[in-house]
Amino acid sequence: MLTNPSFPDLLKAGTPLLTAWCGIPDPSVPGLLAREEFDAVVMDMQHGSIDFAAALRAVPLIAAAGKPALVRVPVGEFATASRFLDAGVSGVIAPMINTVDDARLFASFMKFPPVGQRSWGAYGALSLSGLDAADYLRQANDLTVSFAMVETREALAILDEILNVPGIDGVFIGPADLSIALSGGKSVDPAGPEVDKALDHVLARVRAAGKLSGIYAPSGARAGELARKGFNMVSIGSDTAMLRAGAQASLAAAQQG
Ligand code: 3PY
Ligand code: MG
Repeated sequence: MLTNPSFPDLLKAGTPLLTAWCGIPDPSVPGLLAREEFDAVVMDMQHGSIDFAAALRAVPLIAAAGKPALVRVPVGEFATASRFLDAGVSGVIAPMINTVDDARLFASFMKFPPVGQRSWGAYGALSLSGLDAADYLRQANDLTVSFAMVETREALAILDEILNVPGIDGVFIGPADLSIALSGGKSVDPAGPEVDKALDHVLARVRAAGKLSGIYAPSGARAGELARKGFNMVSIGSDTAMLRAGAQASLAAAQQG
């Protein structure tokens, strides 16, 4: 196992997992946030400025805190997903999965045969899991989670088909892009009523498929609402936002004193 209990077992345990969401380009940030009470840490390579080398160096730091590490790869970079699994992440989030072929391709890089075509070379994962090669090969497909992002009208329309792709463990909602799509490009309103209605539909379909659900929350308060709605994992964005909020609160306190 990369963590004990494994990340999929933690997700299925019933209590929604709250994760940090990191984009600052330094491995110490996810390493330090892993020491707070987050259940896992996500590094965002789609919109964050963290690069491959920094995110890779953060994986053992997060593991040293006993927490699962996840990465969101840039759009279409499924080979990068495999490289992070090799390094020992417990999950990968792939943005803009808008066709069944996108989902199949993503799954093929996430899972070893017979489910997919992940290539062998899991050296960091062997070290972090403590498993030998044979045990890792046998267990890896069930130890790691592939989240396909649903954040467009196209993806919503084929949600059941995406959920049915072997090797796709769940969907992860991008509420900002979804709000832009649902408003026809007129507004970005990730907590608005149109998004909320779509979320209820997504959660019902995910439960019917027996798969997992995750979502991004732009604030802690919204993360609480989404956890109560029943998502298995809610990511609280972001490290930069927390830094700004902390800085502003400290300055305000000092100025009042
Ligand atoms: C979205 O809200 O669209 C996301 O992808 C979260 O970063
Ligand atoms: Mg998005």
